[in-house]
Amino acid sequence: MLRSGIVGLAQVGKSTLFQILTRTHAAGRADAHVGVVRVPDPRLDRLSELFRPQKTIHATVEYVDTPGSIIDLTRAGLQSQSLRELNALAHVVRDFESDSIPAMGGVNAARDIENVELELMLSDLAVVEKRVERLEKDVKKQKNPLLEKELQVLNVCKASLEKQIPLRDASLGAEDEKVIRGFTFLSVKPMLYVLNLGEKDTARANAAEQFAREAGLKPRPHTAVAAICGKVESELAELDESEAAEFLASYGLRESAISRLIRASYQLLGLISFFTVGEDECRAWTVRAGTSALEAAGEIHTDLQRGFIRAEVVKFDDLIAAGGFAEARARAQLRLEGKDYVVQDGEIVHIRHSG
Ligand SMILES: Nc1nc2c(ncn2[C@@H]2O[C@H](COP(=O)(O)OP(=O)(O)OP(=O)(O)O)[C@@H](O)[C@H]2O)c(=O)[nH]1
Ligand SMILES: [Mg+2]
Repeated sequence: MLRSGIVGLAQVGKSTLFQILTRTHAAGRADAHVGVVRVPDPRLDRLSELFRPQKTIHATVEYVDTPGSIIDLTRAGLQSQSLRELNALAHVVRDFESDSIPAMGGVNAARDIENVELELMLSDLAVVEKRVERLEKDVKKQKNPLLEKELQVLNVCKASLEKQIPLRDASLGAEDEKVIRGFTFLSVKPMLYVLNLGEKDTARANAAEQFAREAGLKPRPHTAVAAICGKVESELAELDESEAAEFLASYGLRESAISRLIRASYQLLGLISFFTVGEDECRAWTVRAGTSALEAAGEIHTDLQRGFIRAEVVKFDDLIAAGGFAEARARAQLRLEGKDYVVQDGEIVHIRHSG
């Protein structure tokens, strides 16, 4: 299961966000810190309307609430281990005024982002320096191409960190990433910045866009920005559907920002969805971009992988426009693909198999 950590400075709205996620999008039991959350997907909703299955199963992501300030966590040995196991971070950044919750030096989202980023990088740098020191001794003693490669990659990381460039930004190649995977660095993790806006800012639908541009976060790799208003969203989470629509409209909003946030953190993990459909079940499956048809079959069931003959594939838009498989086939939009075919986001896949 893919885990995204909700991190940030103290009292910025992390637990509020966690509760909203696990209350309104829950897809399983949540304990105090970990919750499985459904990834909203309008395409899956549309497929379910078409096929009217008994069950609709969404993709899921796990969220972990972390207590207090991430700066304290990275400095405390044990907790930092659980940070290292996360696949991505959602950094909640306070951008709301409140007299009851003091903000040292005033509310300043860009400053907070910088401070947290710096802390993640310092933590990584300490790990890198220690290992580099060790490796330099070892490569002098014996010739070992693997260790030399590791040393070379770590020196690239070191240079990047010393220039205060997080590793997710360091444009390491796939090979280099493999070499450093075991270190579970913090600044290499995909990062979703979540601006927690004040109530009066809810109508600023483009707040995330604008902030990302101003703070220079926009074109960065493995980085995304979302804006929510924790206070409004947590009131929203208490309402039924029609009340919620009315409530959103009263703030000049159409869709809960939370759906967008979940989708953004899913995409950030480098994941795509393909779908299987039928009368019993319509389901979104989660795979990494670049997954082959054979691997996709294995995701569904090992039997399908073992007996794999062909994958029948149709694009989402084509299937919807055709209104069903028969018509899509008549229009020649149903393709037969072999085991090496790379499955694309949003495709409906049917595995033909033997046995
Ligand atoms: N005005 C306002 N208050 C908020 C908002 N989001 C959270 N709060 C308040 O901020 C306080 C802290 O919220 P939490 O969600 O507990 O924050 P946290 O980051 O989990 O706090 P720690 O885990 O103690 O670091 C609570 O009193 C919330 O009601 C918001 O969008 N607007
Ligand atoms: Mg908390």
